[in-house]
Amino acid sequence: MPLVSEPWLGQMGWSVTRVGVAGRAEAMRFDVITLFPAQFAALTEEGVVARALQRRIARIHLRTPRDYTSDAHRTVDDRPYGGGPGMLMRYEPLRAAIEAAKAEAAKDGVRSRVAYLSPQGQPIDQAQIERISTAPGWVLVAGRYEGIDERLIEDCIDEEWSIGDYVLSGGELAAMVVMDAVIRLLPGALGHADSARQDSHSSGLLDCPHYTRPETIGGHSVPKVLLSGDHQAIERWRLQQALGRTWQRRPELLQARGMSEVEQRLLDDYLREAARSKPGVGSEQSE
Ligand code: 9WO
Repeated sequence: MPLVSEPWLGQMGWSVTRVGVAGRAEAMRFDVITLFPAQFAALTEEGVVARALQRRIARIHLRTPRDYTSDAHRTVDDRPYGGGPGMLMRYEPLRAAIEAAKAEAAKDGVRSRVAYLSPQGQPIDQAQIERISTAPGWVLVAGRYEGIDERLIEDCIDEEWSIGDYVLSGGELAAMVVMDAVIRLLPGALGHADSARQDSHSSGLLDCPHYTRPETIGGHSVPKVLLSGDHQAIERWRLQQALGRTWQRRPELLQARGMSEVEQRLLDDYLREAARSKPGVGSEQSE
């Protein structure tokens, strides 16, 4: 059974469908409204998300507002009132597509909320990703052109999300970013049980440095502690590196998170060592 059905072959648009259960009552469900369903192959064809779909841990349904137009040209865009360059997405096909997605999710017992991806949205950090991952399903609206009619936001959109302070050419990549970050958290999506919990950011810290073979590359050796076999010392070193790098690169994250006394001492030692070995380098915070 193909994971992706071609939009022009189905009546209701695209469907990338995995049905079933894996550690939760139902597979988590995403319904995406997009003019460019083919872009989602980046997510559905290979990698962690593709495997999670195959394992029926999550499902992604794609549908295009073009299938909900009533004119011969299947028009999805229109000119903005007040003039100016560019076009907006028409209210009616978008609303019809959103409602069809919600109705289909409801038939599967999933009450989905609707999120619009836009630079005006609430910032999505790892804590938000974790919250999003606890809902049974979401309808994600990926806009194009200069955006959507404001009344659609008032009438149909429950949440507006931003993945960062930059403008893309459409909401599709942002929707993929959110789905990727969410789906890899779902139980069974990653091979090893604990790897999502150990992620950078789930701890509120940046990740520590990593090393693999060979032991020496161009005079750079692997930190000795990692070869010691002393697991407690290794864990302490990794936490210390994470604290040090977070202090240097993203002090506002450390500020928001706070530190235990043990962590404060590990950071102090890290900064003392950094000042000793590379005076004027690395011991300064950025900015
Ligand atoms: C395009 C444009 C062109 C000329 C003048 C002003 C303009 N504004 C935009 C614009 O914001 N287009 C958006 C494209 C409309 C909504 C979907 N698009 C989008 C979503 N771009 N960037 C995002 C996005 C989503 C989530 N997080 C970060 C960015």
